[in-house]
Amino acid sequence: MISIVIPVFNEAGIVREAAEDLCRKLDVLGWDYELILAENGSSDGTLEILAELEARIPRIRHIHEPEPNYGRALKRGILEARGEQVICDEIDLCDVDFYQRALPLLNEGVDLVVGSKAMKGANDGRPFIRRLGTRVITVLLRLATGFRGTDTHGLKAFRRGRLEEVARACVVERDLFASELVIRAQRMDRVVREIPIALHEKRPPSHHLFRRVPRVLKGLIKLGWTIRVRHR
Ligand SMILES: Nc1nc2c(ncn2[C@@H]2O[C@H](COP(=O)(O)OP(=O)(O)OP(=O)(O)O)[C@@H](O)[C@H]2O)c(=O)[nH]1
Ligand SMILES: [Mg+2]
Repeated sequence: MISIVIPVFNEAGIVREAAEDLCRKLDVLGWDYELILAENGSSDGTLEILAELEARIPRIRHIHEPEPNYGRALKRGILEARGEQVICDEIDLCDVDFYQRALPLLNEGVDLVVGSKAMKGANDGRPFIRRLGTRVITVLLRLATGFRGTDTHGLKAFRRGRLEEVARACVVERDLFASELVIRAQRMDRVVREIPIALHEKRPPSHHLFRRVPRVLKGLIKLGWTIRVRHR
């Protein structure tokens, strides 16, 4: 079975259609899967929609916590996944093309496939300022943690048996958990491979870019300190 984990926050506008559409596509492919929608902190009726989806579509499960926290939601979704292979996606992307390119690599022995928005061959349709943000974060992560690669956020596929321990070892939540997962996988000698993705968001992000900056910096300092100074 394959588990698809998608963090969800204030997505009442698109979550029903996106989840239904994704299930339809995976049903057509004949996949055995579960779709875990890991929500926290929504205040726009998202939770009610998730409960309705879960009641109606047996493949869908949802997780809820009161405080908005992207990394925490993702981590919980990963740790609750039951599939041998796990895919992490975003509700406005639902990129089945990535799933289909990543899974064969897992079967060939790669532990973690990262969908990169920044490597050669990628097509990033986001506004300039957010593409720049991705570059800046990657450089800071390289300096702070020794990360090797072009992108850490967003689409991922991995073998649960190889990444569960890595996920448990992560110390940051919020925005940087997704980055820490990739960095720790490298540090714990997992086989990590980047593949280019095409990215065209259906709506602007829910958290404003500039409001995320202090949180990201705090996470970077904590992560750098933990890895470089405490050698954990
Ligand atoms: N549970 C949870 N999900 C979140 C939160 N913030 C964003 N998400 C979800 O994470 C996914 C990506 O969020 P976006 O708002 O598109 O942000 P983004 O800047 O494109 O995200 P990144 O690619 O991760 O930098 C979507 O499925 C959101 O619903 C949060 O605080 N809690
Ligand atoms: Mg987005």
